[in-house]
Amino acid sequence: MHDRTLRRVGAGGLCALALAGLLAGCSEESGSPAKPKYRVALVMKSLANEFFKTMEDGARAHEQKDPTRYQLIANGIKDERDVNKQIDIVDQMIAQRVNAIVIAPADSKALVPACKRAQEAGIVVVNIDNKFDDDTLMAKHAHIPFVGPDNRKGARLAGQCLAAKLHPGDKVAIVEGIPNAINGTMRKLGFEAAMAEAGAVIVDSQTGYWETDKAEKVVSAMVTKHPDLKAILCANDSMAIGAVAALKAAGKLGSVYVVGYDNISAIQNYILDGKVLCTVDQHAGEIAVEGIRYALDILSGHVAPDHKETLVDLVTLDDLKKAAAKESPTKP
Ligand code: ALL
Repeated sequence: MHDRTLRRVGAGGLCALALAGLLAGCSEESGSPAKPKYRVALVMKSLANEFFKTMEDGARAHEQKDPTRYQLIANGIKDERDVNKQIDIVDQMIAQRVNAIVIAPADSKALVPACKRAQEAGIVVVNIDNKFDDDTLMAKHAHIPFVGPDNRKGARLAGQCLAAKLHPGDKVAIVEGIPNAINGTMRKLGFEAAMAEAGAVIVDSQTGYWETDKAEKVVSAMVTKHPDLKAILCANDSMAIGAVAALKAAGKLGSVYVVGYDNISAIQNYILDGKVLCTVDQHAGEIAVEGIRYALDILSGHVAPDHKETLVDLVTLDDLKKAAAKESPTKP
């Protein structure tokens, strides 16, 4: 604001101007950003998992495109199994009176009551990534739209990629996601379908709780019990990393195929090194952005579809090589 203008408006005028600036959220002359119309909480799971870092980055980039539209409040938990902490976060968001909660629940059942409380407080809730359990929603009379991928389809793609390397009768094992996460259950079904098509035999299937160290222990025991195992299908990349560590310790690296899910950067290196056969990209950033867009649509009174399916893509060594060649094309 110019000096001359300051002198002209006087003290009373200054107060009025300041108030007007506050109400508008910004003053054009001060150049300060306008106050966002909505506050949207993105409630994620373990921030130690790169999948959720990618999710947050995607949401952040979307927020920055139009900072006047909404302010993103991104939250997560430290441990994949800390369901109570995620419930606490939802309650904190209710107390802070955010306009919307976009949540990737750590547990498909246990988070339903907290989200119902949020809806009762007038907050728009959108479920992303891991779907809530239909029976639990029904029992709580909660209607929460879901935006996310078809996990069965994604896992089947990875399983089919592995199937091309197997012979009928080959023994394989599954490392499952955390119990009570429907996306983990769906991935198991997708793996099973692909293995049935290939005539492979699933000799073991246990949870690795989505975590590297847990999966490492589980896979160590599996390879001891089944020394002729040909492949291990892991429901996420964190656990595929654990499987690779266990195979290395058992002197079996390279002789047992490993399949992952998520396409985190560490697994891309493993695929390039031949330690992992393939993974599945479920585009974590896009899942969050689609969920947020949906929440904003609901907030602005637009009618949106009930559930929205997001993309899943198989990622193999060939795909990574092609992507690398695109990024740094060799000169003719
Ligand atoms: C799921 C995601 C991932 C991830 C896992 C760990 O909901 O879809 O695949 O690795 O959460 O929390």
